[in-house]
Amino acid sequence: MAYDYDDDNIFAKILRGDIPSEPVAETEHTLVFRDIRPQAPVHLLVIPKGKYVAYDDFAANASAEEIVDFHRTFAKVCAEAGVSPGAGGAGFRTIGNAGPDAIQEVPHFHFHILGGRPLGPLLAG
Ligand code: DGP
Repeated sequence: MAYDYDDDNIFAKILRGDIPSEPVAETEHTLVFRDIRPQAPVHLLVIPKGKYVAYDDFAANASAEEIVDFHRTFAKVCAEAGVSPGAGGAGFRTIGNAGPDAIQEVPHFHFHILGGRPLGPLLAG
């Protein structure tokens, strides 16, 4: 894996407390907060506290404890936000952008959780 992590990215600053966020969940290894430019009534960002650039970096290099914590927290906030079909919600979409073709804006791994309205087809263009 050949990723370089930029310590000055905006989510690193949020994790350091240098800039504020609207957290909805926090564990030892994971933070969940609201996206600053919501694209749906529910738009959460789930990030590991460790320095991983994209999902493949996280999946290849994070510890088992970090990986389990991240995914369990993901499931918990989907249920709490009311979007999990397994908990009576109408559904959600997960997006994990990586690199320029996906127009990844913030180079700290994050999953978007979008829901609360019909989300349309998978890709716009
Ligand atoms: P991506 O393109 O997948 O890297 O999306 C990055 C998302 O991060 C984008 O939807 C907007 C959001 N974002 C950018 N800066 C901030 C910030 O300072 N605070 C919060 N809460 N979200 C941010």
